[in-house]
Amino acid sequence: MSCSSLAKGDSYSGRLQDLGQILFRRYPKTAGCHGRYSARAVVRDTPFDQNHLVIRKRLQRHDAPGTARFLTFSCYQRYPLFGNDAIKAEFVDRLERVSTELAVAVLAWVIMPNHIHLIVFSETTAIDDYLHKLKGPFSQFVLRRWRALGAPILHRLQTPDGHRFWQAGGGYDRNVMGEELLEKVRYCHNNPVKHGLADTTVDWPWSSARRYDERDDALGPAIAFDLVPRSRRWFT
Ligand code: NI
Repeated sequence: MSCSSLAKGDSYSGRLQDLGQILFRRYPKTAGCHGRYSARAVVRDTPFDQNHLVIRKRLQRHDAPGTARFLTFSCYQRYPLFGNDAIKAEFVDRLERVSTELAVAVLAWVIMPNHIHLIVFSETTAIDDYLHKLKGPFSQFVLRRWRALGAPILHRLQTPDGHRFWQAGGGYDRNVMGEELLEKVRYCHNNPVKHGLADTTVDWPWSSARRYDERDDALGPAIAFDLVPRSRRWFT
């Protein structure tokens, strides 16, 4: 899907320029680097503090500050647990709140009926911690509601350890920079179109597409477009 299907295609592509520029300006050495960036190199530049070793361990496993993270996580057994709009709205609220609390910038997101794509950026917060605080309390909240309502879906979510909302495991998860980042932003916004849920990206309210299109009816967290001045030359 191209930008032309958006009401304001120019502003959409302007937003993508901003995003690329944010990461390029701050981390010029890593811009354009695809795939996993060496966490060791980043850690060497990190001021030493008492959490140093903890941070270092985490970084070596997952995090690479200066790159955005493209995250995908799914509902248990790929059941469409986000079918209900009230549940989508609850997740969007928490996405906004938790991201603000933990100083995680949200660059793009989309809620699909049975999975979520999310692109985030943080200089300070370990993504594992962020995901834990985003996914855990949300699923507990929803399962509690379903138990109170005696929702039939609970039978399918039953495991020996109790009810599950999320599929176990990390899911798809990679660092993205430069053009690949822009490609993933488009991928997120285009997901509902690809799956026949909406005619155009902005017809699906449950993504950041409307923020990129500067629409008043956009839901969810503000996108950190203005961290750096915009460049017309970044993405042409
Ligand atoms: Ni998808």
